[in-house]
Amino acid sequence: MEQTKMQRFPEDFLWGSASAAYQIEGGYREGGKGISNWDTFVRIPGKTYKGTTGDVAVDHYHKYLEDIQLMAEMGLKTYRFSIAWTRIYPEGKGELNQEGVDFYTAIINECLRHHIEPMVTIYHWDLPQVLVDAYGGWESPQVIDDFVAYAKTLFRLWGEKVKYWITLNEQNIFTSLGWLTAQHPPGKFDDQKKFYQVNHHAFMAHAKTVLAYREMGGKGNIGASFAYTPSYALDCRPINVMAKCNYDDLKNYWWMDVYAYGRYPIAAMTYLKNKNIAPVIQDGDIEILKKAASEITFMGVNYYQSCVCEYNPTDGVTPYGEMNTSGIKGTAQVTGIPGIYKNPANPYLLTTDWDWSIDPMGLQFCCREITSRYGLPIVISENGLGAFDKMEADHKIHDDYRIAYLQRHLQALGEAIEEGCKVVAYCTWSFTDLLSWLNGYQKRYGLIYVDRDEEGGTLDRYKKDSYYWYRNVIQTNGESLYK
Ligand code: BGP
Repeated sequence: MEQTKMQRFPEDFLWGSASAAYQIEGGYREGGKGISNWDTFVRIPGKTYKGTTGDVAVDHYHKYLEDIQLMAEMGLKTYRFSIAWTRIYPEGKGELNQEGVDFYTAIINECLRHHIEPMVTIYHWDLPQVLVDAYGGWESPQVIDDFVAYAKTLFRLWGEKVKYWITLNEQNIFTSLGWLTAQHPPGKFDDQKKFYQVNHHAFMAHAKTVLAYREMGGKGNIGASFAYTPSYALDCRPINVMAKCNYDDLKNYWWMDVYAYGRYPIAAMTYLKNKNIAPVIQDGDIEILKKAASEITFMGVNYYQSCVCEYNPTDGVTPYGEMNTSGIKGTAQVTGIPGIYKNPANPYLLTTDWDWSIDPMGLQFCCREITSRYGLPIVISENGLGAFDKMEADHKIHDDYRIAYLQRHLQALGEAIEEGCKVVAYCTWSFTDLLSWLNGYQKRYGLIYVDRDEEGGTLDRYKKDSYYWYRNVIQTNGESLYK
C-alpha cells in the first residue's frame, strides 16, 4: 500500500545477526560435550557435501571472544545463537556439564558487556544422540519432558540475563528433512505418519517450554522460529489458487497456527485423517497448546525465498526431487505433493546459485500475513544470501551482491513496518561464514569471511564489504538504506 516513506527504523529496533552451535562451534569432543545426532549423521557416507562435518566448523568454541569483538565493533544490537544441548547435558539429562555452562555464560556476559542483547535458540537441530538411542529422540513423547527439563535449566541459569528465547528453530525443516527426505537425521524417507507425530511431540515440547518459562517467572520474550516460504498462485485459474490454499494449510499454517492459536488447520487435518497419517493427540494436549499460544510474544521468521503454487496431477512430481547442494544453478528439481500442489520456478524472480528465488517483497508478505492472521510482533530471526565469495589478494571481499540482497530485503521490511507490522528485530544469516548443513563451507552467508573450505584453512577472520555496509545501516538506524 502506498505509505509515507520511512526514513529510519523504530528507535529500539534490534539490528542483529545469527548463528547456530553446530554450524560454528567445532570443539565437538571438547569441554565435556556429548555426541549429538548431527555428530553421528555427518559420518554416514554421502550425507553431506564432500563429507563435511562440524567437528571444527569455524572454531567459534575457541574464537568466540574475537567474534563478539567483531560484533561489538559493528555495533550489533542483538546476537542470536543456539545452545548445544550436548554441552549442557552430555547425556541428554542428568548431570550438568559445568564446562558447557561456563562457555555459554562467558558468551552471554561478553555480549552484555558490549550492550548486545543475547537472543538464545534453545534447539537448533543438535539432539543428544543418547536420547535417539534410548527412545528414538523426537519419535517418542518421552523427548518432551527431557526437552523441557533442559530448557528449564537454561532459564534457571540465564533467565535474568536473556530476554529473548527461541524454543525451536525451523521445526518444519528439521522434521521434513529428517522424516520425509532423509537429508537430516534420523534420515527417514517418506515416513509421513511419523513426520506428523514427531511434529506433534515438537509442538508439545515447545508449548510446555513456553509455559515453564512463565511459571518460573520469566517476563521476557519467547516464541518459535519458523522457516516461512510464502506462496503465490501460478495464475488465477481456480485450480491453481486452490493449490496455493492447500499449500498454505499444509506447509505454513500447520506450524504457525499451532504456535499462534494452539490449533491445527481444519482442512489439512481432515486430509491427514483421511489418509490415516494424522498425529495421535493426547487428551489435554490442545489445551496446553492453546495456553502456550497465548503466552508467546513473537513469531520468529526465517525468510529466504517465496514459492509458486500450481495444481499437481495425481501422477505428478513428489516431494523427493533433487535439491541443489552443489551451487550449480538449475540443478534443483520441481517438487510437490501429487494431487495437491507443486512448486514450479517463478519466472519473474532471479535465483541464487543454489536455485533459491530472490524475492524481497516476499519478506513483506510474511510480515503482513503474520500481522493480519495472528496480530503478533515479528522477529526476523534469519535472512541472508548464500553465495560463493572470493577473498582478493589484499584480503578484501567485495560481496556487493550480498549488500544488494540485504538492502532490498531491509527496504521491504521497512515497508512492512510502515504498514503497521510490529517488527522488533532483524538478524542476518549469518555473522561469520559457517558450515551449511548440506552444502559444506562453499555456500557462504557471513558478513565476516572465514578462511576455511571443505579441506581446512587458517580459520582467520576478515571483514567483507557487507560488514562495513551493515555497520553503517546500524549506525544510521536504517537511514542509509534510503540514501
Ligand atoms: C536455515 C537454518 C540455518 C541455515 C540457513 C541456510 O534453514 O536455520 O541453520 O543453515 O537455513 O541454509 P543453508 O545452509 O542450507 O543454505
